Amino acid sequence: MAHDHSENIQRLKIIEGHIRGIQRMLENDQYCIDIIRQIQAVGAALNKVSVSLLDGHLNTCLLNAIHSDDPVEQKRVLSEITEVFETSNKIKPSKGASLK
Ligand SMILES: [Cu+2]
Repeated sequence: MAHDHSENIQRLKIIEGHIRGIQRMLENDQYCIDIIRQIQAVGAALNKVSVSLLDGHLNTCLLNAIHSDDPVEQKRVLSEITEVFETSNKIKPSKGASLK
C-alpha cells in the first residue's frame, strides 16, 4: 500500500500558496472575475492531485487486490472506485446557484 506522495505534497504546497494569493486578492478587493479565475485554477490543480492519487492507487492498491486471492477484497477495492466517481459527479455546482 506504500505510495510516494512527494509530488502531490509539493503540488499541495503550491496550491496552498495560491489560495493565500486568492485571500490577498479578496482583502485588496480585486476584480471579482479575476478572483474567480484563480479559484478555478486552484480547483483544476486540486483535480490534478486527485487524478494523480487515483493513478497511484490503481497501480498499487488495485493491482495488489486483483493479484490477491481474496475475492472480497477485490470487490471492495473495485466498488470503492465506482463509489468515488459517483460522489465526484454529485458535487458539481447546482444549476440554481445564485451569482452575486
Ligand atoms: Cu491506494
